Amino acid sequence: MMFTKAITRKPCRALIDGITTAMYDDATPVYEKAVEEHDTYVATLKELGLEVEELDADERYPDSCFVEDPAVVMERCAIITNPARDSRNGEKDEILPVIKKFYSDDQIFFIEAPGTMEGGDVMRVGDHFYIGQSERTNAEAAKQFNDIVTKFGYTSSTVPVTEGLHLKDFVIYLENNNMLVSPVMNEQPAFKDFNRYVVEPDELYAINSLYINGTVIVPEGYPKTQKYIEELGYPVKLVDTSEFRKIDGSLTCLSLRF
Ligand code: CIR
Repeated sequence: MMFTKAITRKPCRALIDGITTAMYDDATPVYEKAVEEHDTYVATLKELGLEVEELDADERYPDSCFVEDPAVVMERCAIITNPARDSRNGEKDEILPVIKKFYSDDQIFFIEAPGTMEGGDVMRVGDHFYIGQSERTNAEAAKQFNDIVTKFGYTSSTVPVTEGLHLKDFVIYLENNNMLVSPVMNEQPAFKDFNRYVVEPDELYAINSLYINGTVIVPEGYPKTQKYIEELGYPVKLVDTSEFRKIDGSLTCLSLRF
């Protein structure tokens, strides 16, 4: 997988009201620090060769910096999801204009109610998509997604998400058959043929590391997972995501890559 572009959206001041389960940290994000961390994130994507389309902050949607959720993008089409939570649903209308810059109308599709989906539940491995069935993404949306992507030569299947928020908080694909998994996802038959590293319980947050063109961006502060990824042979770049973590956000959530 080679990426050339990314879409990001600056965090807004309303970020402090972002949805949180406090599963990683129960503090409130500090806006100014979040902006700094986001700037570093965007700079890191650029260092890795991506052209980044940077959208302005949108104060109406506290979680709108997590642009991965309202759309899923791939080479041959883009799908606007239908985010499950009321406070996030309108983000789909705000991501559409930028998706239209890169895709023609006949390449853009929509998950329709009663289907709900968020991009954090969609994990790509080659031309296959694993879709987490979570509190945010339901079976109806997975069916609609499958109907769309199969027309373009991709395949998909579903995986239950029985812990936390999104699929990619508990399993991530780093290309070359390598995967970081939680102990629960390690038992998932769908992933049995991958080279799996079971992340230590105190480093679960680091599962959501981000593969970009041969390098892996890892959240700062997770030395065991970082060392493992380095031992696999990947160059690593560290980015501090402490403020996003407070509202369940992590590295993949902060961009759409294609
Ligand atoms: C939410 O609960 O929707 C946000 N506070 C966090 C979204 C994180 N997104 C992702 O993992 N793709």
